[in-house]
Formats: sequence, C-alpha cells, structure tokens
Amino acid sequence: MGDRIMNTQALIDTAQALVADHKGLLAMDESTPTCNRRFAALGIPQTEDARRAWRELIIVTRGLNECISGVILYDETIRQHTQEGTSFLNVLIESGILAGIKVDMGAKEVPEHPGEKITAGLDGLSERLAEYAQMGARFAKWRAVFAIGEALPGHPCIEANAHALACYAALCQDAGLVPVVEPEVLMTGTHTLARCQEVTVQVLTSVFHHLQEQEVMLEGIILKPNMVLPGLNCAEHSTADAVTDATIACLLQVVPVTVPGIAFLSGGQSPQMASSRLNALNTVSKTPLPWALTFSFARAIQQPALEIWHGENVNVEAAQAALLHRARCNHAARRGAYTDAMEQSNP
Ligand code: 5MM
Repeated sequence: MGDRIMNTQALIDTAQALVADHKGLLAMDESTPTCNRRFAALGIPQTEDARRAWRELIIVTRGLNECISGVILYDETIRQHTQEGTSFLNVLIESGILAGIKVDMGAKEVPEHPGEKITAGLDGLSERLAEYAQMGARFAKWRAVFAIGEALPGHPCIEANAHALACYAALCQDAGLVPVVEPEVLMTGTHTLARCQEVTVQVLTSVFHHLQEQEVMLEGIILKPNMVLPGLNCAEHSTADAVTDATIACLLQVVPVTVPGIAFLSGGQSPQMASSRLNALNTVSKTPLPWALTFSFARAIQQPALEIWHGENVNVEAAQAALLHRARCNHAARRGAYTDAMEQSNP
C-alpha cells in the first residue's frame, strides 16, 4: 500500500498516456496455445520462431506509434528479440509505445460449476510484476471471462473473479504498473442485448466493489470490458443505436468518473464492426463522457494481417499495411471520424 501511494503520480501519468491523442492499445498477448490455434487455422507452423516472426512483424510496423499508445505482450514475447537482435521491449520503447504484459495464468474450469471459469495467477504474482517492471513494462493485464447462460454467470463465479481482479490490480499498483482490468462477458450464446447489459452491469458492479475494497486507485487503472452486444446466436436483431445506447447506459451506471479510460476488447466481432461500434460510442453522446473510450483489440487489429502474412516472408509488407490500416481505422473511430470510405480506400 505504501508503494502504491508513492507510485500515485506515475500511475496516473501512465494511465493518461495510454488514452492520450486518440490512441488505443494493441493486444498481442495471446498465450502460446491461443496463438498456436490461430496459426493452425491458417496452416502456419506452430513454432516459437513463427510466433516470434509474427510478433516482430507487428512491432516494427512503421507508423504504428501514431495510432497505438501501448501493446500488451505475453511472457514469451517480452523476452524475444528481432531478427537483428534488438529486444522487442527496446523497439517499443524507442518508438514511444508503452509495453504491457499479460500476467494472468488463464481462465480455469471450475468442476463444481460447469460452464464457469475462474482466472488463476495470483501465486507468485508480486515477484513476476517486479521482474516485468524492472524489464521496462509500464502496465499489465488480467482477464476474467463470464459466459451467459440460463443460470450463468453464478454469483460465486462473479465474486471470485472480481476479487482476483482487484487483488491483481492492487499488486500492480504496488509494483508501479497500471492494471488493465479485463472482465469479459462473452458473446457466445443466444442471449439478448438486454441480458448482456444486465450481466455486464452485475459483473462491473462487483469488480468496482472489490477494487474499492482493495483500495485500488481508480485514476491509475484502465478498464477493458466487452461492448454490450446480443449473443452471436441471438434470434432477435439489435440495431446499431440500441447497442450503443445499451453500452453507454451500462457504463454510466457502474463505472466511476475517476477511471481515466475504457478500452474495449473486440471479443470476436469483425474488425469493421468493432471499428464502427467504437466510432458510434464516440459520437452518440451529446454531453462529454467522463472517461476516454478507446480500444484494446487483438483479433480486430491482427486477424486481417495474419491472414495475409500466412507465415511467409514475402507477405510481410502487405500484412503490415493491413495491420496499420486497422490501427488507423480504430484511431479514427476514437474521434468519431471512422467512415466506410476508409475501408474502401484500403489496398
Ligand atoms: C478477449 O481477449 C483479449 C482481447 O482480444 P480480442 O480483441 O480479440 O477479443 C485478449 O487480450 C486476450 O485476453 C489475450 O489474447 C489472451 O488470451 P488467452 O486466451 O490466450 O489467455
């Protein structure tokens, strides 16, 4: 707690820097199994060197720093180097992009609660955070997942995940790292927009309750939630306006005004849809919202580029152009300037 107080101004400055200049975050913190799964779907070899090459392609993309304030790395990635031998961390630091690190150890099944998961990783977390901070990381990330079902998510699962998120956030601030707090209500399912709103309110209420109990300084966090959306297999159509209104209403209901920024995850939305919804969220409100609304997308920035790259050196330049295009679209969406024309003019 003493360290947290000492770190106050630095934490506030980092959190502000993450949402400054209409920039957002690029999540490239897929764990090895997740990254391998995405590679396997495209026939890319699932090797450490292929993962390294892909992550190098991303971080050396020229112009990325004009749209991206911070990237979230994975433990393997934060220790890797470019082909020429520069550490990834130095590449980022030199381009003015803040380095973040995923520190949870994954969402684990709970045998007595089928369909629910609790995120692990608190054991030894202080030591890991100290090492990452010493390496040069400025922020961290922990994700909890909540599936919607008839009786899901249950109260014990919400409480356990919210408590762990708050413990993680407190330890991060003690270590001088800004915690990105990611409670993700999943899109999979047949639930309606209203049900997603109800569950997201429930989850975020519990998260902020625990953050306050652990005396986490809210000016020094970034919230990374889902947008409020109907389930992927919902029979009922929701208009774009309804999605925007539900998301804003939910956030206004539960997110304290002291939180500097909300950086949405994309959650499996198409890249265009994620940009378009972020744009709407940044244009709809007549009165200014208390927090910056930005992005912390993984798939919605990386996927088109990954499909072009396909593991082949010859495709690196085209893949970087696609990556930069998505970063620019989301940078535009943050200031309500994203248009369909931006997609049509993309090579
Ligand atoms: C929801 O996943 C996060 C955001 O990604 P999308 O924008 O694609 O939804 C992402 O940061 C995720 O937490 C990491 O990729 C780590 O995932 P795993 O499943 O490997 O822990």
